[in-house]
Amino acid sequence: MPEMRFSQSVSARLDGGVLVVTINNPPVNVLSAHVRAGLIAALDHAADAPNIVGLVISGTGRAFIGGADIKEFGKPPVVPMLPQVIDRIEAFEKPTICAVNGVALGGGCEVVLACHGRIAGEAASFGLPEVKLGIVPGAGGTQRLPRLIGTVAAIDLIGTGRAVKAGEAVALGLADAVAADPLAAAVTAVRDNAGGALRRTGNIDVPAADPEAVSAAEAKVIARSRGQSAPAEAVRLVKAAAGLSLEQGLAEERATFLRLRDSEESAALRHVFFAERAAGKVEALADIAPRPIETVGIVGTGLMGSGIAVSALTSGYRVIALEQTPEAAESGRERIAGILDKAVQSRRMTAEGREACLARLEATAEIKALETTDLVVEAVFDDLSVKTELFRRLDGIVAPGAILATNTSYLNPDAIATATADPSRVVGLHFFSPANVMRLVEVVDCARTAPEVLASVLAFVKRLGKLAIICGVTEGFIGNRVFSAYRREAEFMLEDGALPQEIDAALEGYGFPMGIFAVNDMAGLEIAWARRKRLAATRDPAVRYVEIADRLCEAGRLGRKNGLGWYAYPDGARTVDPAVTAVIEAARAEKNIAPRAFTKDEIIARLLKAMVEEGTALLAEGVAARPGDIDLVMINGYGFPAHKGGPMFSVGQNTEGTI
Ligand code: T1G
Repeated sequence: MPEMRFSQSVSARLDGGVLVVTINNPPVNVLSAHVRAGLIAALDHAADAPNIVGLVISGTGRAFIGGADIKEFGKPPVVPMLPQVIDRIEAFEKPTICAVNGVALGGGCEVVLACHGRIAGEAASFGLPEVKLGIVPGAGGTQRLPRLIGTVAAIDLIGTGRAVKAGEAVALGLADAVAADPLAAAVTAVRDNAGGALRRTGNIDVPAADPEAVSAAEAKVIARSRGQSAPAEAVRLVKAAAGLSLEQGLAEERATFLRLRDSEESAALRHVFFAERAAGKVEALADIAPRPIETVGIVGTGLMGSGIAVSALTSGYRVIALEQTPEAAESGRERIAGILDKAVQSRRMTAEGREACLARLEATAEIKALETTDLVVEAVFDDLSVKTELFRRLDGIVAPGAILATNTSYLNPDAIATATADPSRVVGLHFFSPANVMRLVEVVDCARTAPEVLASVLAFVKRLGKLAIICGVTEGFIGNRVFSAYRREAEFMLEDGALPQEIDAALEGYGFPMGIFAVNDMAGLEIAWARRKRLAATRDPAVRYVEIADRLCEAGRLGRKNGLGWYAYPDGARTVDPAVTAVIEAARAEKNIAPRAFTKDEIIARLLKAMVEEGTALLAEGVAARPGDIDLVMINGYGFPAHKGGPMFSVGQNTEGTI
């Protein structure tokens, strides 16, 4: 049967009376204007052809439909608009069934919801991730999903933007069945439905829901939304579906969608989306094949090393964890097993998954065991002589093609690399703690790192499911440099008249999960104190220096773990401590500073300015490649609210061509 073409991306063939429509719009089949037009043309054709009994809609490649084209946002609309296409599918007089071969996200999921039947392939996943872009579904998702899966489950899915795999989709009622060959199953389903009554989602009543369960689902969404408006709006629309006609519900949804699409919150989250896609991409590496990495050595199984080990194990790597003594190796193994146990307890992992991970783990005190590794990540005490000695030994043991990575936070990886005969195989991998949870990894491109080594560790970080930000060598890398600048500014404000609780309240109001002083207390104050003491001898006395943090440490206030830091923690609860206020007031008096009041906006403006100045310096030095990279580091490593886009975005510095 010859192929029929309805647009540049939509084609079809006839399979015994069933028109099998295929969308091919690489890389992820977004709903570009020609896809929408092609679908309408296919429906027109099928409506008029007496020999066609119904349609199957499917995608090619890894996606069914990845959603609306986010790059079209803000551009003049082109007909046919997506809601039109979707209404036409639902109202279509012949059975129209989707064969979901891969991801069906956003508008793609809305196409799925409008079909008369839904067959999932084994690689299918379904989601309405619009809230992650600061918007709500704009083509019926909030109204049709609750009709299929009920209000409570719809609040969870739409409010969080979480995607579900084929099995869960069937269990929820979002898909009818999973099939190894979804196309064939969908063709059969069309034939079975031909001439019969069609199940149109819009005609289904939203099933009655337990009001308490609805409130609980709503509360859960709101609790994690950190002041963003889209999740609350999405919940409102889902709840409204039960009491409105489809038409009224769609009108309300559309109006909300258009309003949010033009919001700053959505512009910021779209910036983050495209910044993530741009991160870790280096044109010069485009043609370089990464080296295969299967076995990863991890030196040190403390908090950081065990987190990295878990991350590697759960991503399918073999791990050889090295410690100094057999006893330490055994407790390292136990620490790793303990983290995996917790994952099983919280149902993030199956017991079999845990066993499979442990079967790939070897914990040893024999450095020779690292002979077979393709990559070694060092996570030992952050001391230059310890690390250089380790690299010297590793250099003599691992195979010549293997990569050596240091997880140092503050040391110069170039200095560590000099301990090896081949510094081109040395790279920095700066994980954030806890490394099995935190997504961010600063990949430090050292002076001598070979392009192939860089390409290989980027692929490694990607397989860990983490976000790689490439960074040049500098003290503290991107994150700690920006963080230090912003912390310095926060401490200047303390001296100038603000109190820690006022600065923290401003940051939390802006969307940080925790203010900077509360964060410092949680991390502990002594590491930064030790660093300040180390740097004291070389500090320029003409540069402003705030001594308040030193005074607190000298008074034994080392943060949350000893119950006293910038705050006091009686019974674990953060409370303002007059003793800290007294230290601050004494420091002001000593420098003859007359304190003045700060508004929340002023506090935020000063902190943003400090971050942006440091970010601008990092760009000028070539340490960071793009403003968006700095934004991603601050969002993923330091709690900067994603819906504000990051410090660079917040002052109008955008990654080119994203919105
Ligand atoms: N629009 C435009 N470009 C997109 C895109 C999209 N929706 N999704 C992906 N891309 C580009 C991406 O920039 C990259 O480009 C390439 O595709 C591969 O992406 C009306 C309003 C689909 C799971 O939010 O989650 O529908 O860098 O590297 O890891 O209600 O992309 O190669 O030039 O991420 O295989 C809702 C977002 C839209 C889906 C594939 N949809 N995308 O992951 O590849 S709003 C989304 C993803 C909407 C309706 C509303 C992922 C993916 P380049 P990739 P991947």
